[in-house]
Amino acid sequence: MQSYLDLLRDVVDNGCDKDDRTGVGTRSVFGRQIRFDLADGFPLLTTKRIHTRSVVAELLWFLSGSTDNRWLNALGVTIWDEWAAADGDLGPIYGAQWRRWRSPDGGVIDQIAEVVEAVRTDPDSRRLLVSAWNPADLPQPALSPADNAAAGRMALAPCHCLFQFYVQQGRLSCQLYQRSADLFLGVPFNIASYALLTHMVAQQTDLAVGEFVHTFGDLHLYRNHLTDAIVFEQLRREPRPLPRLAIARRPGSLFDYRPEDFDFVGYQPHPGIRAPIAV
Ligand code: DHF
Ligand code: TMP
Repeated sequence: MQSYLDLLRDVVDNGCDKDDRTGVGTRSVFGRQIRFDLADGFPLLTTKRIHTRSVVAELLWFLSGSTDNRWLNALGVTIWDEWAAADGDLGPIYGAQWRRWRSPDGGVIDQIAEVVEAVRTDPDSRRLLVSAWNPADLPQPALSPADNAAAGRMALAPCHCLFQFYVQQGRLSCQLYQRSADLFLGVPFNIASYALLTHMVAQQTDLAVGEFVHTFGDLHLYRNHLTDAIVFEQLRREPRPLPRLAIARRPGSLFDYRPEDFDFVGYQPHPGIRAPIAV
């Protein structure tokens, strides 16, 4: 995970001050890329503890097609609480776009089921994509996240908005385009989540894992994370060996995994670092 620490350094050294929607303010750079060979170990940050239970639950929640925060809360996960409407609804965010993109004829498109089938039947395809960026459902900037959700719009515009699979020599790779990236809080989750998804799709399609390539648009550190106790504490820490992902069984489909199927073997991180999240 040295490449993550290099990105922190890059944003600290080369970022420009930039105001943002939340009012907190950021230091920001534009256009970066990191990559992980998933055969080398599971890319889970070791320089602070990542709450893997939250990462797994959030991915299974997306894959279930749910956009109801109560589904996550039932598993003890609270990472989406700040953006939900009073009834738990988040509007048509990831789960809805991945599984039920509305088509003009009134039907719905299950992008995830289609892409898994295409990886199996047409692995050389250059069209193995899933998009969460649906302009028809974007939030209205004047409304708060919760008010957007209550109005049937996305609470937040998709941050990890487009991903593509690629098969070469029996190995499955995945590249994500993330238009907006909170490097301290969101990005470690996003790396782990897409690495996990790649392992799951590889298991379901009888492929080995290849690389996870992570491409960033606006990559930023919030001003209130640029402190000795937060970003600079993490930069002082020595990375440790990566854990290995163990998947306990092979479920019948990508939609049948359960939280207890995953184990991050040998994960020995430094302690967690609390940081305020910008809403
Ligand atoms: N807004 C902002 N400003 N940054 C984000 O990263 C972000 N991420 C969202 C929704 N809105 C966002 C969804 N993903 C946490 C991590 C990821 C996430 C939302 C929240 C988070 O609070 N992480 C803490 C606590 C982890 C936990 O409770 O499990 C952390 O220390 O990693
Ligand atoms: P924005 O919609 O104004 O770009 O704000 C979204 C913020 O949330 C931004 O800091 C990026 C961050 N974010 C992540 O980094 N990863 C995520 O998975 C999500 C949902 C948000």
